[in-house]
Amino acid sequence: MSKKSLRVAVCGATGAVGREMLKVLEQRDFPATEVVPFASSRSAGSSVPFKDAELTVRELKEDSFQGFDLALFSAGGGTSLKFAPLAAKAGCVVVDNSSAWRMDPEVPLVVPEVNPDHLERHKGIIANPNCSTIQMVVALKPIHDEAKIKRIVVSTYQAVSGTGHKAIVELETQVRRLFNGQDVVPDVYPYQIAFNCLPQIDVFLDNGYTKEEMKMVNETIKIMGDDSIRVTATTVRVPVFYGHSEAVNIETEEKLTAEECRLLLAKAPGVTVVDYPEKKAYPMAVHAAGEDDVFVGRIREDESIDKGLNLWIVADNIRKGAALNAVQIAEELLRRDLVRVP
Ligand code: 25A
Ligand code: L14
Repeated sequence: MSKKSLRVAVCGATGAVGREMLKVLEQRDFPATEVVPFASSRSAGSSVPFKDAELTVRELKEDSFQGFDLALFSAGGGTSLKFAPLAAKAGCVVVDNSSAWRMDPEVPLVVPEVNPDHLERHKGIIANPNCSTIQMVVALKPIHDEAKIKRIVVSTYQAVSGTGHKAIVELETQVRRLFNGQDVVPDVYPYQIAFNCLPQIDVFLDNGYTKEEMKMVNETIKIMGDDSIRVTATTVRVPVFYGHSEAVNIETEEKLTAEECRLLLAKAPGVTVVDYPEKKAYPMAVHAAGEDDVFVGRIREDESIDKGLNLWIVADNIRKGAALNAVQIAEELLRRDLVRVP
């Protein structure tokens, strides 16, 4: 590291993801000389825990970035669109967790286990991918390198924490009310989420897919750097607090047996294979919550085609899906001496 000081801004620090970012920075002993939490005016003056202290939250303003080297953003797309360019202009490198910049051709979209080289061409803003995309590509990249993936069909089972703190409260409240014989009034989600599954995440697009589904399609291709891969997705909200699960079917160019796939993934960075059907051992959201790795199990050959596999992929959506991946990007930027706006 060439710098003596490293000042880090966490923007959106009061949210579900922002709080986890502070926790991950602390747990990984990130070499910041100072960490400052920012949020909207609603939260200014409140405090968030970091190490042994409570940090006072500041309002994020146009001139907030002076003197900062790095900013981790998770404050929604609108905030990122407005503030990330201002940060970069002030010489502060941005790692942005919103969907705002991900498909901008000038902005690298990075999962450190998959495409760390993409960081080399950053111009001040780096995008953190969608949570469902991150866990899928961590598991699929080693398979793609070995057997070349032609097509991916994925269905997701996504936790409410992805939507933020309000959605966590909504699921808790609905469960409690239903147990007491009271009716529920949906607020964050369009329908009751307790004891239900909603085949809608984010808004609908003109092609009949949701934005979340198209994020999985487009981001996977950008991160893997291969537009020959065909991807189709169905994304579903389920009444789980933490941890996204995914049923993934792939078709490959080369034959890969289930056992070969298991061995390959067992040595892949960021992956833990949990696949012992005889012991009823497979990845589950309640086990993945709070963990850093992407868990893969139920690895089976797809018997309906020559060269295909089915996998079950689970990860903590707030950690690997958001906060941890963002901090890992920051660590990789430091390692490559890229914490500077070219
Ligand atoms: O990209 P998109 O599609 O636009 O969506 C991005 C949003 O989706 C969430 C995340 O929300 C993000 O903001 N998300 C979840 N997973 C994601 C993922 N993998 C993901 N996004 C991308 N990838 P969130 O709830 O985690 O964070 C919201 C934060 O943004 C702050 N904010 C909003 N407008 C802002 C702004 N900050 C600066 N400037 C603005 N104009 C927002 O701050 C929040 O920090 P706030 O002041 O509105 O805080 C709201 C109040 O909510 C309470 N609270 C929140 N979390 C907790 C909590 N209380 C206790 N515990 C909590 N965990 C507090 O009272 C807080 O003050
Ligand atoms: O990162 O679960 O684009 O509601 C925004 C909303 C991730 C998930 C993103 C959700 C998402 C999310």
